[in-house]
Amino acid sequence: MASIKLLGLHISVYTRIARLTLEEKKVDYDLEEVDIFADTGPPADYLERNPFGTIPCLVYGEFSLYETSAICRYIDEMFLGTPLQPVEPAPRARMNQIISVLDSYTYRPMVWDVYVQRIVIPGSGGRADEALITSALPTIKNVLQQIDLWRGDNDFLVGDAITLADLHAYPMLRYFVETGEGEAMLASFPRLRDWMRHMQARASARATSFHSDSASADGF
Ligand SMILES: N[C@@H](CCC(=O)N[C@@H](CS)C(=O)NCC(=O)O)C(=O)O
Repeated sequence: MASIKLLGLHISVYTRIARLTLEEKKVDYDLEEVDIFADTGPPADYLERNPFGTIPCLVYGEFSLYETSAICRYIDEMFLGTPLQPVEPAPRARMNQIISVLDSYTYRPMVWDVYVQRIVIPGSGGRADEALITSALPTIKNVLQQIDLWRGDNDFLVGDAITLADLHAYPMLRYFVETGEGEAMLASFPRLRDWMRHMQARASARATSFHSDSASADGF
């Protein structure tokens, strides 16, 4: 049993961001699934750790930490391995800016307004809210334009080495490209589509697939 425990769900975007960080740092951990989406709400013992009920939460001995950005920075700073944050102020600030844009303007439109409406709700017999999907797309396009501009011809979103910004972006885009809207939009950003393929081929992405029943289902 690993000494680090990550409480979350393998289908969760934010849990995957933390898992990608652990995998990239080659830190041994156990994922403990906590169903915060149960009809009865998050389990009471989980709410004692995180009163906001969001996942993930990292547990390392007596230390318990929620909020994904804090978790990822802690993992990067606590453990040896490839550094995932630039040292220079400007690229470090850009990395933080991208993460903030992803949290503030990307997660909800990409995942809840498009992916959940287009794939999850129809998959359980419901009808997608087309107006919600349509209204989310301009914001998403704005985000992709910005990220594409900042990345330029670099290998990763900030420069030529992987950073926490790449690990934060990948799971959101991963769900988004499963939709027709996402696939079409990404086709208009060929450099970002190449980056997605590059990210998808990494061992960390393979080890944290959303679709545990089929490794190939996480491809696009
Ligand atoms: N600010 C939180 C957001 C995490 C988050 O939204 N996680 C989703 C699952 S991917 C969640 O817990 N949603 C349930 C909720 O918002 O109540 C973080 O950075 O960890």
